[in-house]
Amino acid sequence: MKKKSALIFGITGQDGSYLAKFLLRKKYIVHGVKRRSSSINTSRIDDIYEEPTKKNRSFILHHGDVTDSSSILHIIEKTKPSEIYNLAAQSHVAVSFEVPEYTANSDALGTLRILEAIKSLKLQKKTRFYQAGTSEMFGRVQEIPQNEKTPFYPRSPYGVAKVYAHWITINYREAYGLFASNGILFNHESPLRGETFVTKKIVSTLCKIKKGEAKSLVLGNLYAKRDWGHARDYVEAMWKILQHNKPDDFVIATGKQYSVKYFVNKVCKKLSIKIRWRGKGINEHAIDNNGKKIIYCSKKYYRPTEVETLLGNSKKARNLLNWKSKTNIDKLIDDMVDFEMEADRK
Ligand code: NAP
Ligand code: F7E
Repeated sequence: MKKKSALIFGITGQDGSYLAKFLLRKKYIVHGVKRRSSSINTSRIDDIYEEPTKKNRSFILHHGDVTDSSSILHIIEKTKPSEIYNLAAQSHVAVSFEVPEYTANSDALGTLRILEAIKSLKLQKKTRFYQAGTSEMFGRVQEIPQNEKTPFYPRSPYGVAKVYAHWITINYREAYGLFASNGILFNHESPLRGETFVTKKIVSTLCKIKKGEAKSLVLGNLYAKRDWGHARDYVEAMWKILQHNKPDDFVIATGKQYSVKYFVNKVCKKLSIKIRWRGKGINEHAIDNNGKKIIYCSKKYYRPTEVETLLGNSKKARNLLNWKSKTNIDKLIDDMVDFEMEADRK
């Protein structure tokens, strides 16, 4: 039987890496699109890299960029995959306030460019499309918890760009019959999470403090609440969304939410770092056993408009896809902390 093939935009990112490995285990031929960069940016996928000279490769990288229609068209034409996963994005919410136009170009128009390529290459019948939507589209939440019917109210250029991507995916499904589905994924983390997202920043800095390699952790809003899952579980949901008998949109979440401060406390406990919280608002800080201020807040990490609370209801995914999150917050933290401490030992 001919092997299934998948094309992943955003292969070098956290989810790209987990998804590629998941699909390779399922015996797919996996194509990945990476941007050219001046220094090597493939650390998350180095363990599955195959030399271009190798015959019958299962993992093949292509240079491309979702802001460049010609590369998208060329790669899709060459690979004609059974499934396309669009994970490529300027994915940092705070950064999107600094580069709003670029964020719109990659996150909103990037999606349109891929859909348009599928359509113009007449691959509607062959190729299924997954769009990496986000709970950031709910932003200033209109109901709690959020499900597929909850109205969007994005609070950042990132969230707004993703709302465009969501609706253009639905439009191409309805107008041209594409098998095009949206995952609306709540925050998902892992040892491979980018260093500047809050969970990874907390884990890596507190591990450094534990080892005497850093003095303090500086954060923004300690009271933002997130529904945090594990990326490993969430890439399985992406795949299940494309195996469903019809294209549709699904919320993917754990159904539990915790504050940034709760996450800090949990990581401190895991690392046996004893802290006591003092002060209020921007002056809130934590001291260690010796009375040293090891955690404090800075305005630098606050956003012009914040998403205060996110909590997902993924009942539809549970009922139709038989998907549910397998990793609770304790297991997620164990995985992230163990990796950080182990990486250092190695
Ligand atoms: P990530 O680690 O930031 O990875 C983003 C990927 O997109 C990287 O491979 C990046 O390449 C690539 N990329 C960025 N701009 C590009 C461009 N112009 N052309 C081609 N590739 C480009 O993000 P992630 O956490 O894996 O998330 C994957 C997707 O899910 C993103 O679309 C994100 O917005 C969305 N999402 C994430 C979460 C979450 O909690 N993780 C939740 C909901 C939705 P470089 O390595 O070269 O930068
Ligand atoms: O922030 C607060 C911050 O940057 C979480 C992306 O993957 O998930 C991610 O977006 C919360 C926010 O993730 C710091 O204000 C406090 O309320 O880890 P984050 P995010 O903004 O939720 C969604 C679903 C995506 O789609 C995105 O692509 O933590 N916070 N102090 C901080 N955040 C950061 N980054 N750094 C701090 O020092």
